[in-house]
Amino acid sequence: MPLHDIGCLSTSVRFWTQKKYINSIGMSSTELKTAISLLVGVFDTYSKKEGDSSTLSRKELKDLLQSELGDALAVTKNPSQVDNILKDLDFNGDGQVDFTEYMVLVGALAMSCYEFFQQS
Ligand SMILES: [Ca+2]
Repeated sequence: MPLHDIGCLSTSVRFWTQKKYINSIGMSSTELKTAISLLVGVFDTYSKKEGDSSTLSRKELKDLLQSELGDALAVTKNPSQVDNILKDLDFNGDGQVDFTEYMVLVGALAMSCYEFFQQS
C-alpha cells in the first residue's frame, strides 16, 4: 500500500498532489516543502541513471548511499552494507528500491536524527 493511501491522510495528501499545487512549491516555499522537494529530487536524480526511472537499481542505490550518506551509513568503508540495506528496504522483493521503500530509509534516518537530538 502506498504511504499516501493511509486512512485520513489520503484526502489531505490528494490536495497536495494536485499538479497546480505541486508546481507552486517553488513560489511559496517553506522549510518543510523545500525538504520534501529535495527528497523527491534526490530520488529522481539517482533513479534516472539507468533502467526503470521509477526505481533505484542496486548500482543506483549504491551511488545514492555513497554520495549522499556515505559517512553516515559506513557504505564507503564496507561495500557489503549496500546489499544489507537493499535487502532491508526491498519490501516487495523485486531487487529494486521504489520511492516508498526509499522513504522508509529516509524516515528511519530522520527518526534516528530526532532521537539523537532528544537525548542531547
Ligand atoms: Ca522493491
